[in-house]
Amino acid sequence: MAIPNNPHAPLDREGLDEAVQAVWSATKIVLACHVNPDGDAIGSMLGFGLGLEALGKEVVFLSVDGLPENLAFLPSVEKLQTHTDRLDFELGVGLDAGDLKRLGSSADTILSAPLVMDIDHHVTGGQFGQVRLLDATTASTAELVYDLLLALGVEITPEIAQCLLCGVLTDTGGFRFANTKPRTMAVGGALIAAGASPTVIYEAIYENASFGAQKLLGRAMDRMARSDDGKLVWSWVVQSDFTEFGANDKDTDGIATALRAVRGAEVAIFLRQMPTGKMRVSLRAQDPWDVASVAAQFGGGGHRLASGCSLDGPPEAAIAALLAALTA
Ligand SMILES: [Mn+2]
Repeated sequence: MAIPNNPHAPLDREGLDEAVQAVWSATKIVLACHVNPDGDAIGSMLGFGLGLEALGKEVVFLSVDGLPENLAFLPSVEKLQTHTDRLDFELGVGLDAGDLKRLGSSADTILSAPLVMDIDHHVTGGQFGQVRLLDATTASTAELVYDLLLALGVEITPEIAQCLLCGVLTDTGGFRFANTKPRTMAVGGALIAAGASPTVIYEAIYENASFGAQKLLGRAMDRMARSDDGKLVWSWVVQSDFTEFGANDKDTDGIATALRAVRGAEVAIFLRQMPTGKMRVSLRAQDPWDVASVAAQFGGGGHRLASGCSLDGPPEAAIAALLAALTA
């Protein structure tokens, strides 16, 4: 029995022995992460694959949506492929996916293997494959991969450590989110000891915004308004803002979080205008609010504390409708 917070021994996880057996049973292995990949998707897949290669496995790495620019610093990103025609794999592994649909077109390749493994910390009913290394209480898929590599006896090289720390760090928002546990920190420490650099990851992810994205954030902050009690904070950007700053939709990431960071704010409402003129709405809340039900009133969905929907413009009218629903 491993000591829970000892990062040098794998946690005694359900499915770990089966996962080890699956790896030993296969030589040709295909890995795939989810569409629109993030730091944990790419980091956990690369870290796992590098470990498998060290065991002499032949590994194909699939990311159907390629590589986000801000993850290009990771080791071995040149190994990533968006597609393969091969169907001779003995083991197919989906990582960080949530469900098969989120693997996009790589799902068919994964399912073509006689043995399929699901490694994930999203456990909401989309599990797949005969072998499942799943734990919803773990902050990142990278931490599950770390345990599996330890169980396989793989040496954690600086390259593997960097890939896995990228997953741990991004899925915890830099060790800030509520999913950060003592072992998350312990594993992070072990990865740094193995040669990973949190500074390199932090700068690539959090200090790498485009000029246009920062200008767009400034425009949104300038337009920010709030309710009399300060609990509801909102802002928006329109198509002419994107044009003025040469910014794109991806550059709005983080604006809702910046709105919610206002002292006393409990719900942040951020609207961005689509090329069609429709306003896409992001709602970010704290307990005890339920913004999923508000989004649902406008045909949207999501979670209790993070949801989204679309409304017709202009932004002032959309805001008024959302405020009415929130205060009803
Ligand atoms: Mn993840």
